[in-house]
Parts: sequence; C-alpha cells; structure tokens
Amino acid sequence: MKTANRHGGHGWPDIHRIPHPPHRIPFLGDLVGAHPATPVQDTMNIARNLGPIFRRKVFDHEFVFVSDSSMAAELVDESRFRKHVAESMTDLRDIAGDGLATAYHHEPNWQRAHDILVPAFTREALKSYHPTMLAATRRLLDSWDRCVGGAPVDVSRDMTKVTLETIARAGFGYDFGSFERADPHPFVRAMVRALKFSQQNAVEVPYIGSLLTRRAKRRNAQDTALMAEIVDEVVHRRMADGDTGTHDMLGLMLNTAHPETGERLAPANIRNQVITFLVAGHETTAGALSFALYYLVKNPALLAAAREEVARVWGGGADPDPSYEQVTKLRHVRRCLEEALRLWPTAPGFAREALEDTVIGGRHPMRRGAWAVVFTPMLHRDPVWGGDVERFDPDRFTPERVRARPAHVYKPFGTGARVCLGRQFALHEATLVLAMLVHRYELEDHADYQLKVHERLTLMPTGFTLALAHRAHHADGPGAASAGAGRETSQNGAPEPADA
Ligand code: MNH
Repeated sequence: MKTANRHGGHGWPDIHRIPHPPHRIPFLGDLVGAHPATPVQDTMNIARNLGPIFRRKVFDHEFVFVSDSSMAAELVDESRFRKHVAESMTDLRDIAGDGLATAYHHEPNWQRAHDILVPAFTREALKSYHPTMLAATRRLLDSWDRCVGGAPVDVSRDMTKVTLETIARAGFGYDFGSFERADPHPFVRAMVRALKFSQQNAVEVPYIGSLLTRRAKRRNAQDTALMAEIVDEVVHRRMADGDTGTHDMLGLMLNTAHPETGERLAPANIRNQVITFLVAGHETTAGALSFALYYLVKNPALLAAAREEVARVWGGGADPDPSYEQVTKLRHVRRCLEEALRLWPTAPGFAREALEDTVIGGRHPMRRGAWAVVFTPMLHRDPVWGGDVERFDPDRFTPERVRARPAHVYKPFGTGARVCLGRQFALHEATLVLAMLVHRYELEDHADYQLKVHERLTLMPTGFTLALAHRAHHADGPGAASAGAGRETSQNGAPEPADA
C-alpha cells in the first residue's frame, strides 16, 4: 500500500489556496485530458498557466509543485526541509531498494553507504575513471565511423550505450557489450522493463488498485530477479578473484569499512547500490548529451565555437587523446551541457518534505512531513533567467553570470545532503564524449529534426537521427606536432598526470 505518503488535505491545511487545473473529475483527477505519455511536459504547461505553486491530481494522488525561485529557495533550505522519497520513487524501491537514491533519509544504510562511497566520486577517483571513459567513447567512435556516409545514427540510443558502458566499467568493471550486440543486453532489457513497470505501478486507482495484470507482475518479478542475479555474479566473480582493490565503486563497497564506525555494507545493500548506479548513472547523462547535440546542431555558431575550443585545447589532429585536465579545460563544451540541463533537466525535479510545521510563500502552511516537488523544468525558466528563457545560451554559465544569480535557481542534480553523487562524473563524461563527437564528425541534420521529448523515468529526445561525415582535420592547433599520429603518442604536449 502506498497510503503512507498521501497528504491530500492533511499535510497542507490550506490546500484550497493552491490552484489546480480546471475540469477536475473525481477519481480520474486531472489525468483526463492530459496526455499520459508526457506528464512532465503537461506539467510544464500547467505551470505556465497556474504560476509558481499548483497541484495536480492523478487518481487519488495529489502532488504539489513549486516552480519559482523564491519558494524553491525555501524548499532547498536544509534547516527546514529534507529529501522526500516520493511515491513514484517508492516503487523504484522494488528495483533499487535501500540504494543511495531511494533510501529514506532516516535509514542508517543511507549515511553508511554515502560515507563509504564518497571516495568513489572525488577528483582523484574521477581522474582514475578517465581512461575508462575514454575507452568507452572510442567504442562509440568506432561504431559511428562505420556509419559515416551510410545510414543516420540514432543519437539517444547511442548516447545511452556509451553512458551505460561507462558507468558499468568505471563502477564495476563490467562490460555489457552494447556496441557489439544487435539487441540490448538482457540486464538492460530487464532494467528498462522494470522501470516502466514501476512507473505504471505508481498509479493506483481507488477500489480497483493497480491497473497492471498478474502477468505483468510476474514478468516484473522475473526481471528484478534477473538483474539481481547478474549483479550477484559480478560481485561473486570479484570476490572469487581475491581482488581487494578499491579502484572502483564495487571495490570500495566490498573492501572498505566505514571511516568512523568500521561497519561494512551488507551484500544485499551492495547489490542495491550497483543497480542504483546503473539506473541513476546512465539515462540521465545520455539525455543531457542528446539534448546538447540537438541544440548544437540547431545553432551552428555555438557548434563552431565548440569545435574551435576542442582544437585549441586538444590540438587539431584527427585522433586526439585528451588527458583528464584537457577535458576540464573545455569550458564552452561544458556550458553547452549545463545549458542543455537547464532547459531539459533530465531528472525533472526532486521532492522535499517539511521537518516541522511551516509556511512557504508566506501563505501556504505545511505540516511536518508534508511535501512538494521542486519542478526544475520551470524553475530553470524562472524570470531570474531573463526574458528569453527558451533560448539555448551556454554563456548563461560563465562564472560572472553564475555568480550574479542565486544558486538555487539551477538544480538539475537535486540539492543538499541528497544531491546527486555522480554530478562531476556525469559532467566529465559528457564533456569528453560531446567534445570527441563534434571534433570528429560533421553532424548533418538530414531530417530537419523537430524536438520531441520522450518521457520515461528521465527525459530524452526521441527520433533524433544525424547523418555523419568525417571532418577534415589539419595540423594547426597546439597539437600540430603529432597530429594525425596514432593514439600512442600524446598529441597535446602536456604530460599525462601520473595517476590517470
Ligand atoms: Mn544522479 C541523485 C540527477 C548522473 C548517481 N541525481 C540525483 C538527484 C538528481 C540527479 C536530480 C536527486 C534526486 C532526489 O533528490 O530525489 N544524476 C542526475 C542527472 C545526471 C545524473 C541530471 C546526469 C546528467 N547520478 C548520475 C551519475 C551517477 C548518479 C552518472 C553515478 C555515477 N544520483 C546518483 C546517486 C544519487 C543521485 C547515487 C543519490 C544520492 C543520495 O541520495 O545520496
């Protein structure tokens, strides 16, 4: 049962003050008239009509959304609010259990796993993942090279492959072989189906219950069992190898104890963390990359600026071999990703619950435990961003302009103690991949693609295909000395960091 978190009128004594869309129908709530495949985009339209705070009812679940900067400032205040594991997330718990993202804040396993895994996301750790990220990117390039002059590539599909291979290898030394298979790996198929199931299962009709059939439930049980089986096999193989290294996320979880308490993660919790990283760590990044490519293809001047930056920092040769530091120097490329995540935060919000009875916006009382969704797609279009919020403008992320606005108006990675642990990982990976792609290929928008956003757990362009050609490279950048040479030679003149 999912009644525990239902607040209806309970947690919000004056909920009648919060506007909701017209045409409320008992039971069906606002689902009637809405397009069920695009709840996020529908909610964006409702926000445009109803303003900074509104509620939506889906069957008997009532969600309060906040989308303006001043109330968001209140909700991200850690002294008044904390993460709420929302209903749509509690179903994710069937998949990811008490893994980091779906753990309740009060669960001891959250703090324990957080403290043990923080070392997996330091700058030093990121540097150590860099060669793995580069290797995964090269598999994408090999795959795209074969499409040059041939059939267009499906951008979102291939970004999903490269991010999945990256997190699986950096996290656990696992290879899904995404680029080599015709069909997705069985784990991926099970995961995608299980995520879809959990989303459908979140909707429960009063008196009828879940709309899902027994057969769907049985298949879901098989899917989650298969995922667990595959993860357990990876873990067992690592243990059987007698590998006590702490060079990746799995190594840290298996071989380190909590710095203060000396506690270790239990096997079932490690399994949940592995699944959490696989789920949280690839579709979101793949979406960010796909949206960024979309906006670059539609804005040739920004694309040219990205290419110019890559050639300047990495050299103009055909086959760059960037170091960790050389990726961090691509400021414009990174800003393109940040701006893509402003317009389309691929995990489109996060929920916050009141620590004590309080009032937000000066007039909306909340009882302790009542919660609201910070709806980032519209927070990121708040008037503080200027009058042209729909325009893709990476320069919004220059240091001066970032400093000139409050930090809480940009929250694609959540906030506070429960902020995304993988944000630097994701940005480094995506900057590397995006730079390699724009440097290597002419990206032809052969079908004059019109953005269509697909909503699963995350947001992703759908039907976005590009025709590829090789770009002509010439040796005129700082890397000119060895441009065109093999990968063995450093093309940048800068020594590789010893720990890369
Ligand atoms: Mn990630 C939490 C967005 C990439 C691992 N992530 C979150 C949250 C958002 C988010 C939003 C907070 C959710 C909430 O408050 O309910 N994450 C992203 C985006 C990208 C992303 C937009 C890519 C772009 N995340 C990654 C990657 C990893 C990862 C890559 C792993 C390598 N994320 C996490 C984990 C958490 C999280 C772990 C949960 C942290 C916690 O609660 O302790």
